[in-house]
Amino acid sequence: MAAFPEIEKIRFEGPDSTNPLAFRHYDADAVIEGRTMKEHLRFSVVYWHTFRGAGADPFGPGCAERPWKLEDGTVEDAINRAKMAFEFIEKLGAPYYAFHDRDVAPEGETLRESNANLDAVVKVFRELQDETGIKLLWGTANLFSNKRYAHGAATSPNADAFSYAAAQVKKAMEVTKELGGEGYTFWGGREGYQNLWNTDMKRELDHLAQFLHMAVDYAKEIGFTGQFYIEPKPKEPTKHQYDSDAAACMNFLRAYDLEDHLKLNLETNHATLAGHTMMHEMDAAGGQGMLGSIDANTGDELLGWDTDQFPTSVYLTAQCMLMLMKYGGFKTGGVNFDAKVRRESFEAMDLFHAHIGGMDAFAAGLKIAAAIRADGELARLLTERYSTWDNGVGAGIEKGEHDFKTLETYMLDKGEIDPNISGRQEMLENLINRYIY
Ligand code: XLS
Ligand code: NI
Ligand code: NI
Repeated sequence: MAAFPEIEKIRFEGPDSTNPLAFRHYDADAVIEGRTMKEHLRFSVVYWHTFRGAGADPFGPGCAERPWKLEDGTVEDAINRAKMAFEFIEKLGAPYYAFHDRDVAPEGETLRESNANLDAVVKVFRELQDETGIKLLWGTANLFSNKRYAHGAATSPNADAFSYAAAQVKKAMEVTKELGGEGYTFWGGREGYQNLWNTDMKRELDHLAQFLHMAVDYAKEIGFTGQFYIEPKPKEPTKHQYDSDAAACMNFLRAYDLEDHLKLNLETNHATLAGHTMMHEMDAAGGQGMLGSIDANTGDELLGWDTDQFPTSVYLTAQCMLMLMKYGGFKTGGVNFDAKVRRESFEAMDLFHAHIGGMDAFAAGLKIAAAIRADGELARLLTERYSTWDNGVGAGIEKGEHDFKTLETYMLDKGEIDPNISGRQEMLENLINRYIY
């Protein structure tokens, strides 16, 4: 049975369209800087929010109405849901999806049963992928919902929880490989602490690193060549998550000799919870060659938690696309909508509106970023700002020809620095607006 019989494939109708079920900016085959929009953006729909989210909040259960069952139910229910999920993704025209093991198949009484349930649904996923051409951006394991992970998974004080998580990730990697997944994400669900009095932080971090090394080894063993990602988030559900931001993650990866095996999957609302902009996080990771993929969403400026809203601000998406293009675009990653419709938007149709809006916002951001790059004024002003490093003493320092003594001699002779020039912040902000409106 079709889930959305009344919906046709969503089409590009151009900026003047007033049809809420059409794209105004996302024109999949339009070419920008030598790549199609589809190749630049690599949109992905998440299974957890979109097909399992009911919209619950701390004050009440969700009230989402869906043509599929939202609760765990049977394997048959899961297969039915999978078919409807692929119908949605196909009609939307997103080339990718992403899932956690427990989003797609019900957890059984035992690990063995859970694995069998997962296998049954993965078999159907394989067929649906082949029929539709939709691909798996990345897989992951849910190591945070079940009560066995109350104290974390890889960082749990209970070695059995670590072992169970290892078994679960092993299986999740196998099915990701089976489905041709282009990546595998580690988000440290409850890897952090609520209280340092009961926490051996160093020991927990050592365990987390061991866990990731085991994953790297197992990938080699089974020939899984997809990209591993670690997803930073500073708080929620724990007070302090170990993977708190891009810088903390990169330091952790380097400290434990993992930097060649994982890149970052950055999420907008996690960046803002960490007190950064997404632009900052992308620049920080990109500068170190660690920018892998993005979870595209946004927070609410007035709320301090992970609201996971769909991105609608072109100011935000233009920044994301500018950073992405600065670092050469996605290789294995994509724009993954780790976002959920609001509790009040309870009709299934709202899922289309939300994704269409997010895709259009990113397509517009791509066009704005490309216009900024084509014009070259921003790049020229940046080059000019650092021009003291292009010759004279600056070039000498960069080449390693100076030390404190030679610089002292230089300054003693010169007496005072050449005058600074203005940062022109407001002028640059106005310049960016020129490409937007
Ligand atoms: C939660 C995370 C999660 C990961 C996947 O805040 O964003 O959804 O992306 O486990
Ligand atoms: Ni995420
Ligand atoms: Ni999140």
